[in-house]
Amino acid sequence: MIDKYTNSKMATSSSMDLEIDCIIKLGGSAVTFKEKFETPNMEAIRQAAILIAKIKKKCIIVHGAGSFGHFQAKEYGVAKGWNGQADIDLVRKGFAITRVSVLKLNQLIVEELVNHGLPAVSYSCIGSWQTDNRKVLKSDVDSISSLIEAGFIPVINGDCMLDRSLGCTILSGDTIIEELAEKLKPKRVIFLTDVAGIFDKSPEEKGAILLSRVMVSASGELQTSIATSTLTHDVTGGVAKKLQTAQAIVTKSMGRTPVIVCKLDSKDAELVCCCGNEDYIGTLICLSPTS
Ligand code: ATP
Ligand code: IP8
Repeated sequence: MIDKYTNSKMATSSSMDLEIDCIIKLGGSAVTFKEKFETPNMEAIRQAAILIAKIKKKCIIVHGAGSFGHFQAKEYGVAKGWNGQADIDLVRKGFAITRVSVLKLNQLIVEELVNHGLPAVSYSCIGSWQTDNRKVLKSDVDSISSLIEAGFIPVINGDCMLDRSLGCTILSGDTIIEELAEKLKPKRVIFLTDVAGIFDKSPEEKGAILLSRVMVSASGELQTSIATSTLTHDVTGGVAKKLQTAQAIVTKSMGRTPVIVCKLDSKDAELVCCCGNEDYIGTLICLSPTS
């Protein structure tokens, strides 16, 4: 059977044979004004929908929380978990409030994609994934694969999670992508943010240089020194966490899944997402050729 949306034969086999072209993270820094409480960047969300509508291959969209979720998670200590906390009820309340917030953003994103004619459906990890000390213990990639096989575009949010050791925690969209990349082996992973890529130091610092390539050794070490800064209310580690995720994806796939970081609102995002073009402004994180 031919799929009207992708123009390809509908997949009927296992997750591994799905041939996912790309997993895209819509960074919270790009789709929200991250420092302004619960403020979406509707123009950026619209740009994202236009971009995704041009991708005629199978893809998965993951989004971060930005100004939805991080503030509440920070205030109630949700990422630290309730185990060992004096007031478990308070953390539980924070967990619920954080979810309400991040799902508001998820709804805005999914709605915009659907308004652009895309078969986008919301998927949350909360019910079927579990972590242990913030590491993924159990995931449910098969449900996501089934949605893709049925012709949908899953839109997955960074989430609140039950954690075996901590009681609960925050599962970053970046960690969700690491798990999906390992199981589904996409051709590439793309992080779309509010800046042009990875810089040698915070892009807000004078003289910061955009790194077009960052190499990872086979044993998983970054071969470039990169200084980063993180907003105080970011509970999942900011761009340093993104670099760790990229390192893990590149190493675990033995270089077969490269990671690209570029600006959402740019022509470069289109080149990378739609064509896998190499002539873009951004950062390619890949396996060192000497590995
Ligand atoms: P979220 O986790 O909310 O989804 P995100 O995935 O968009 O957010 P962030 O964790 O906010 O990403 O990281 C992107 C931010 O990191 C940018 O806004 C940038 O200013 C900042 N940053 C700090 N240091 C660097 C660096 N060396 N290179 C690139 N960006 C950096
Ligand atoms: O912004 C965080 O996901 P991230 C999710 O991708 C919540 O790190 C709920 C704060």
